[in-house]
Amino acid sequence: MKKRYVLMGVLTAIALAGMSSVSASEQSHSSMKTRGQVAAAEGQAVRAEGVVKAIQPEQAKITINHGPIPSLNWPAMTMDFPLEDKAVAAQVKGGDKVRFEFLPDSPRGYLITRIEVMDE
Ligand SMILES: [Cu+2]
Repeated sequence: MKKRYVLMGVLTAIALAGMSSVSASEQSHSSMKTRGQVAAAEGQAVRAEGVVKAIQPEQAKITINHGPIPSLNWPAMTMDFPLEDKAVAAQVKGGDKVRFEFLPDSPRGYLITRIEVMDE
């Protein structure tokens, strides 16, 4: 009886560990941020396209489902980006297709410096 509970606990721990590692890789590119890629992109704004999923104006953040970004070796994914100018948050809404530029190595993270809504 006791053994069985222990085994279930181990399986639960494995399942939880698996789930958290999946969501971590979806939310962060830190595991992909190798020295070479950072050096290649240093100081350069990266252009991308995506769909706005959520906006957090009070935190100057926006959640975007972006397409693949070959220059950074990023797959398509949904993630949060900080906004350089939080007034931008009022110019977009959920579901908007956007074209944007961000600095991949800013002290504030993947900082969006430009964003425009694309025509449908
Ligand atoms: Cu991403």
